[in-house]
This record gives sequence, C-alpha cells and structure tokens, in this order.
Amino acid sequence: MALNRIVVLIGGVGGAKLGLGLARILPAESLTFIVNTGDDMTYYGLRICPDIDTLLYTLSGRVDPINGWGVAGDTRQMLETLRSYGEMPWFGLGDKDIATHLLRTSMLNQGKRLTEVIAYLAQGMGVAPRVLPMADEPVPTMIETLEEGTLAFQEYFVKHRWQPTVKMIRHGNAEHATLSPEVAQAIAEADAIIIAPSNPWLSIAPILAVPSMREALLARDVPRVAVTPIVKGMAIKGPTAKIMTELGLEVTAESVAAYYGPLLTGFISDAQDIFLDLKGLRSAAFDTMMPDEARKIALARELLEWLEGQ
Ligand code: FO1
Repeated sequence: MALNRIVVLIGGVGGAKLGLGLARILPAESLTFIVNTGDDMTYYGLRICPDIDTLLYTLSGRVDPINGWGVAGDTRQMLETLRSYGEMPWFGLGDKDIATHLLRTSMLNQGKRLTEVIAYLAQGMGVAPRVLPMADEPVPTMIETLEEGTLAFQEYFVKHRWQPTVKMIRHGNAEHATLSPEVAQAIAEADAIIIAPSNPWLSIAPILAVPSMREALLARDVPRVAVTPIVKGMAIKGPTAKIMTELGLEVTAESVAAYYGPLLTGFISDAQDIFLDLKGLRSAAFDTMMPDEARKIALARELLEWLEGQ
C-alpha cells in the first residue's frame, strides 16, 4: 500500500528519536506529528511546551544531544540571575530555549492558537513536517502520588525526579478541549497511524484524552501501529517501567499493546523480545534501540517497509 500520509502520535525524547528517523526518509508533506501537550506548564509567566520543543529541536538539529531536550550548548545565565535575586528555580531553562518560550508566550497573548504558534516556530526553525499540538486548549497532566499528593506533571517529573509513587493520572480540563481542524484533517487523511515509542501513560494517554481523538483514530480503516517503549521488561529511558509497576501492570510489551487495545491493528516489538502473545495483532520485531542517527533511520525504514506490505 502506498503511504502518502503518515500521522505519528508522539511524546518526549524517546518518541522524537523515531520522529527524526521518519523525517529523514519521508517527504515533509507526507509526515504529520500530533504531539502531547499534557506536560506543558507556565513558569515565571512563560508558556513551556516541552514535548513540542523536544521534537522541533530534534528535527531542526538544535537539540542538546546529552539530555535529549533543550538546546545544544545553551547557557543558564537567566537562571543564575534569578538565583542571585534569592529565587530557587527548579526547572532548567537555557537562555536560547527561553527565546522559544518568549515568542510562544507573546504570540499566545496576542490571541493566536497554539497550533498557529507552533507552525510559526517550526517554520522559523526550518522544520518542514507538520507539527501539531494535540489540542489548542491546555490539558495539563496531573499525577496523583502516594507521598506528595497531586502534582502537576513537571513537578512530578523534574522537581521530584519521578520518584513519588503514581496512584492515578488525570488529564485536567480535557472535557473542554476540542479536536483542532488541523488534527481532525490529518487523521482523516492518514494512510497509516503510528504511535511512537513514547511513554503510553504519560505521553500518549493525554493525546487520547482529547475528546473525539480516540473515535477519530478508530474511524480510520488504515494500519494503526504502536512501536514498543518496553524491551525485555525495561524502558529504554525514563519512568515507563516504574509507572507500570506502580499501576499494577506487568512490565512487558504485551501490557503496552493491551493498554492501547482496539486502537491498534499492529504492534512493533523489539527483536530481543521473543514469544510475545500479541492477541491477533499484526506484528513484527525490529531492533528498536536508537542510539544514533543511523539506527533511527534504520528503524523508520523497517517500519515503513513493513507498513507498505500491510
Ligand atoms: N527535564 C529535566 O529532567 N529537568 C529539567 O530541568 C528540564 C527542563 C526542561 C526545559 C525545557 C524543555 O523543553 C524540557 C525540559 N526537560 C527537563 C524535559 C521535560 O521535563 C521532559 O522531556 C518531558 O516533559 C517528558 O517528556
């Protein structure tokens, strides 16, 4: 099957790796990313969209290669100045990164939709594939924890270094969010839908919490495929495995596939995982580790060739 339009649901650093691989081999007009904004927050008055920025910085070659987020070679003079005033900032904003937040905040304050703002930022950074926020309205992820009560996402993730035990995850304001025309159109026209190897509970669930999102995806009779973020009972990076345990789930690729349920027609597991029971899903096993650009491109190519054969 010819794949002229691919939609990718995507979150943070892990997802952006596959995003880069896909962007390297697909024509830009064939590729649309629908990005998690549940991690977004307002900090010192600045609107921060970490997952969108991670993708934009990755696709434009600006990303800090060590952290996987933020801008390479950035400085922290603004934070140091705040500290000199007696403030205790806990979120690591680099000076170049702040330019993105300033521009975004001022455009939002002028009444632009987040979708329009991100399109402008993407153009400014030379990012050609479409990068769409999951919704224009804020849908903040709230984490109910055993030790610290309810935490906003970045408080949980950065301030508390994802150490508190997760009891439940909520998507604030989700009932007031809407499917943007751009997201609705991208899904309606997609020849295949890929769920990136992002954290299903923290990065993909907020996207699926946008009203009508799930229905719009389910309405499409095209391959809908997730790439596993779990390999041999472990997450490549971040708290996925820890959260799965805390939510009472087995840390396996099968649990991830089961979580997505009827949303999926197919599942890509890692070649190191054998004898998976993927309950009738079309599946393939590839090397899903993406330590360098060559592996990002290789996985994207294997995935697309497999999808074309569906
Ligand atoms: N992650 C951290 O672990 N510590 C930070 O101080 C931090 C700052 C930060 C600033 C801008 C940005 O776009 C991302 C940043 N991140 C930081 C990463 C971010 O918390 C995570 O990538 C996601 O929200 C999880 O997907």
